Amino acid sequence: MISRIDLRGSLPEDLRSVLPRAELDVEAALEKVRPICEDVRHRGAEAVREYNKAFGGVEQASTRVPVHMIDEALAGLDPAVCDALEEAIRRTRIVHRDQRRTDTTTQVVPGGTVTERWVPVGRVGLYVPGGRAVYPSSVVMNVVPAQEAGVRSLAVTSPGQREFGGLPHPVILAACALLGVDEVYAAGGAQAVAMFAYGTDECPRTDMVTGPGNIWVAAAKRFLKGVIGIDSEAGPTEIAILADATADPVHVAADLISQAEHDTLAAAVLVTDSAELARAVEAELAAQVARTKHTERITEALAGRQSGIVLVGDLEDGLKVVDAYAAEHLEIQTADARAVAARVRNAGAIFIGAHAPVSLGDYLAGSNHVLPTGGCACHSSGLSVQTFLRGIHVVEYDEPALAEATARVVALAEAEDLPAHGAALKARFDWEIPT
Ligand code: HSO
Ligand code: ZN
Repeated sequence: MISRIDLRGSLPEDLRSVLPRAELDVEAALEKVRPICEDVRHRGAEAVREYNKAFGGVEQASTRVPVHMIDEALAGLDPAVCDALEEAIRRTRIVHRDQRRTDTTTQVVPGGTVTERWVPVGRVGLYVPGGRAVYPSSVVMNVVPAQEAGVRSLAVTSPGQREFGGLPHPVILAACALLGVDEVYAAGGAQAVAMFAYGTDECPRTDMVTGPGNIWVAAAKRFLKGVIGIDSEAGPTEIAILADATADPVHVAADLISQAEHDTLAAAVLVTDSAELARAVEAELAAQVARTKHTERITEALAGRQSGIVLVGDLEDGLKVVDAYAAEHLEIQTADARAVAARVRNAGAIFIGAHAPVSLGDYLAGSNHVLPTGGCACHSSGLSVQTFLRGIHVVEYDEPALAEATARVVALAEAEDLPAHGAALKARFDWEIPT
């Protein structure tokens, strides 16, 4: 059911083009998203509620979730889930706390300094998917880095569900309560992103929106980028595993299936130099997929053109393949996995060895699970404290330091035919270039 790509022998020049990956046509979705965003811009919450009704079938008096409903959701939370969420929050928080940055001041010349001051974004909107994908863990992964960055105003939105009276799933509300977030909206899709970007009579505008979503959310982020800050346009989940003959096919198959479980478009890619492992994993996939709950969805994901087993001549070539693929999640299941992992350049997150499956990272490793997909790991990182910070350069020069710089500023300004730039310095020295 999973296809094979045989790259033993030599690797093609344009490696990316032969690797399995689905095209996500965000551009096509843009056409549909544009009028929705414009409508929310002009009609505010009324339009958001209308689209929630049209696309989600929910009737709502307000998009804002009453605070007592958030508290009630926590009171009704299963104790085992509550315990797991609390521990996930604790581990995620300690990792992200260590990402906090301190201001640095550089003395450039005597009397001249540049300070880099890290300032959190003022107000952030966090998108949490709903519907088939109900991910309270994503609430943790979005909220914790924003809080640790020092974001003062935080709003969460998640699609309202018909079976919960138009409110987001109660476990999502409970996760918000555990994190101390009391500003929650029941809105999803493009209209929720537009709500954050333009603001409505029920939700003040935000400076930034983060969090994964479906293609409509991705398209709305692309359309509204500039009006609002965004993280990345998260696409379907991907797992790549670089494995050699020492890997356990039972684990490899289980891990591929774990991410294929998300979506029929999810990608599961095994890169191996062992034909024997490839065969064993194929057999394991068949056995395990039949036993799992979401057999149909997983079968479609594994059979899709975005998934496959890539056979390579050796691990050197395997490293080239995984770098070209730039997976959202990359597991290394080889002898001396740590040394192999150290050589990887492109991945959203790397999981080393037999005891660090991606599912651990999805929930409880302490790492973030909002990661770059679709090959974006070659230029972007996952969500972190840094996502919510801006580095502001603060420049301070005294008079002698400015005098010393003037001749060079004037020379560069003249070279760019911008003499007024130089004049701004000369004016401070009675139009004489100080020597
Ligand atoms: N693997 C997903 C995150 C997730 N998994 C949430 C389970 N729940 C994207 O990294
Ligand atoms: Zn997952």
